[in-house]
Amino acid sequence: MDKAILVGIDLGKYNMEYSLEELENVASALNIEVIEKITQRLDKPNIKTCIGSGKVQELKNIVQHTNATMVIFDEELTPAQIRNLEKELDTQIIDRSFLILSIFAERAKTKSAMLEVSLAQQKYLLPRLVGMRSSLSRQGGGTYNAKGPGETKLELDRRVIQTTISKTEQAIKKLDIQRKVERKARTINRVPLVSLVGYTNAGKSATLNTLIKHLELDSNLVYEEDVLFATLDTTARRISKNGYPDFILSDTIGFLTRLPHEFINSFKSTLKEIENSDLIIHIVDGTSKEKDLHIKTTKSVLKDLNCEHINSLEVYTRLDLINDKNDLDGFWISNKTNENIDLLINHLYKNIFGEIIIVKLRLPYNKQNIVSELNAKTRVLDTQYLNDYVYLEVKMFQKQLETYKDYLYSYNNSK
Ligand SMILES: Nc1nc2c(ncn2[C@@H]2O[C@H](COP(=O)(O)OP(=O)(O)OP(=O)(O)O)[C@@H](O)[C@H]2O)c(=O)[nH]1
Ligand SMILES: [Mg+2]
Repeated sequence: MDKAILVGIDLGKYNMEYSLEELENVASALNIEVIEKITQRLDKPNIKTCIGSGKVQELKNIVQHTNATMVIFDEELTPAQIRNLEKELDTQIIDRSFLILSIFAERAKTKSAMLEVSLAQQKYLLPRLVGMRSSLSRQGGGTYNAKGPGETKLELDRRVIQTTISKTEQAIKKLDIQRKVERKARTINRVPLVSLVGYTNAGKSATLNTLIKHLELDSNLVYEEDVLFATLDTTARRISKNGYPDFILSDTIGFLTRLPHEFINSFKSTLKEIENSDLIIHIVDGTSKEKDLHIKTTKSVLKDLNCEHINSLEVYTRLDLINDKNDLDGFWISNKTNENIDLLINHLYKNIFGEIIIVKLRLPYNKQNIVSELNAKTRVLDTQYLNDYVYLEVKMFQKQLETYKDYLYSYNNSK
């Protein structure tokens, strides 16, 4: 197991304590044990070594007197800083971005996630080749970051990486086109898209699974786990409930504060789905002491993805773990006890499809297919076969009427 010393730099720009805590979580998810943390308050990072020379000596002392195998900086380091620090400390130097990208490399399972992680890693590595050459070539086989596109890392030739980058980009583009076709098919069928977004480990996948189970849908459950970045891809499920219109519910990657630029850029095609959402469900771990920061982080990533304007619903999970439920603000659910899940489902339909209305429709007999559809997707209160027409009294959502407006006979506003 690798043992690491974390270095936090307080530039007064973000909550350093919490940033370090996140970094430690990412490290432990990669099986790296954090044995020591040191911090320094700085106005700006030192050009040569990020931290000041006194701190470098302090760090050197710790490295020499512990069994640390690496030092992880909670800031993005320049190639020169990596080189200088390595020389000074004679150990492996890693920064926040590299660590985050490593966990993505380890978690990626699907083709598109693997391509996107690999692209992010290559883009990160390219400008750092000089600095990281010694560190990477020194690594033995067992080191965690030898995973993923590790073989290319060792080739470490700028041109090789550049060629790989353009190949990866092409492959991603191809998948992107495929996705666009699927998306277009959905637009034609007008099935609304709802996206689950939020901080990593908030309970997005669990919420999707709860809905699949609660509505007894014939779909596979998605992977949920109490680890960081359990989900690295977009998985969509069609939510089809008897008497209600269908919608697509899509689960995606979780966010972290200060995500590396390479990440956002490379994951754009996976995250692009969110841009087409009719509704965003922003899932928040209600028990986290940092939930405000998580909400802020998610909102800022959504802004980067041009999704600010999309209607969004904040949902707090883990209601089952709250003792005093009286003073809770916001909308809470439990994926363990299913508390408020029916309410969530109603909320979703109302947000996507509008208010419930009761209308009378008149259809010619040759439109039996639409009569069957109405029976499946709305709640038919009364059916009468008279003369040349079928008259149906139907309870449906406002937006569904769009599909059946040609058959509208009368409008009844009372519910
Ligand atoms: N007690 C309790 N646990 C929950 C609840 N919701 C989710 N969890 C658990 O929290 C852990 C994380 O849930 P996930 O659904 O995997 O979280 P996620 O948001 O998909 O996380 P990433 O995919 O890593 O971004 C899992 O172990 C869930 O079973 C809840 O309402 N109550
Ligand atoms: Mg998940």
